[in-house]
Amino acid sequence: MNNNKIINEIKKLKEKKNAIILAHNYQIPEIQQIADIVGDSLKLSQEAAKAKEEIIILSGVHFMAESAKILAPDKKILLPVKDAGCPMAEMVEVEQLKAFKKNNPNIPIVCYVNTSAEVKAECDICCTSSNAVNIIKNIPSDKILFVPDQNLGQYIAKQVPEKQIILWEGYCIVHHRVKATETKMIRECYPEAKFLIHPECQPEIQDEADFIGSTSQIINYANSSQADTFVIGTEIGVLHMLQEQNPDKRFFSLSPGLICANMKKTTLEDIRNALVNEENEITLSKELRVKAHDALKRMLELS
Ligand code: CIZ
Ligand code: SF4
Repeated sequence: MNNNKIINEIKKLKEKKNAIILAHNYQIPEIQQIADIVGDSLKLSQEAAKAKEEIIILSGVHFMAESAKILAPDKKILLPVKDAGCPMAEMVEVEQLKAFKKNNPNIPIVCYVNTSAEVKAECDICCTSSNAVNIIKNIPSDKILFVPDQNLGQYIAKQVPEKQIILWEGYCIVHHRVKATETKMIRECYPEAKFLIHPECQPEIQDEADFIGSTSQIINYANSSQADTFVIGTEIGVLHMLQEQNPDKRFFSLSPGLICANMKKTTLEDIRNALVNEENEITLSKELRVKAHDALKRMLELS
C-alpha cells in the first residue's frame, strides 16, 4: 500500500477516534511528518499531560509511553510496536536501586527519563538531557546518584563540579559506540563544520563538540546559528527536522552507527494499526503510577 493511502487512513482514524500522535525526534521521517507533535521526551511528556484527546499514540520507545501514562492516567496510551524498548532503560534493576537506597539512605537519586516506571518510582526526581544540569544543581545535597547513563552523568559532573555525582554503569548502545577516530575523520572532511553532540556520547567525543545538548537543544542551536555546515552527534532521525527547518544549511551524521534500531521499528502501518486495533495499551498499577508520578512531577515543576 502506498504511503499516501496510509496517511489518509491515519488522518481519518485520528479524527474518528479522537486521537493524537506524539512522535520522538528519532522516529522515521514519514512518521514525523504525520505526527501532531514531534519532540524530545520532555516535550512529549508535557504534551501528553495536557492532551485533550482520548487516545495518545506514542511513537517512540516503551519508557516514553509509560511516562505519558504516568502523566495522563485517564487516557488510553498506545505504543504502536510492543517491543520497541530502550536497552539503556534496561540497565537498571529495581532491586539494585533498592539495595543502594538501603545502604545510602541520605543520597538522593536522580534518574534519567530513559528508565522504567518501576525505577522512576524508586527515585527522587527525574530529568532529561535538556534539564539534567539544572535539576542536579538545584538538589540540596552535595552527593547524588545518577542513573543510568554514565556519559550524561560525567557531562553533568563537569558542569556541576561542586557536587559529587555517583555514576551508574549504564549507557546508550547507539551513542556510546561512536569512536574518536570517526570524529577525527569527519573533522578532516568538513573542517568548517560545527559539531553538535549529544551528552550520551562518551566524554572523548563530547570534548570535540562546539555544542553539547539534547535533541531539541541541538535543533535550536542549528536553527539560530550563522554557520552553514553541521556534524550531528545524535541519532540520525534528528537530521530530518534539522534539514526541514534549515533547507539552506548542510547536516552530516557524525557516525553511520548513530541509528537506534528500536526507534526505527515503528512504521506508518504500525501507527495505522494502532489506531484500528487499539492494541499494546500501556497499563500501570495505581500504586506504581503514583510513586513514579512524583519523580516526573518534580522534574516538570523545575523545567
Ligand atoms: O530525552 C529525549 O528525548 C532523548 C532520549 C534524547 C534527547 O536528547 O532528546
Ligand atoms: Fe535508548 Fe539510545 Fe535508542 Fe535512545 S537512542 S532509545 S537511549 S538505545
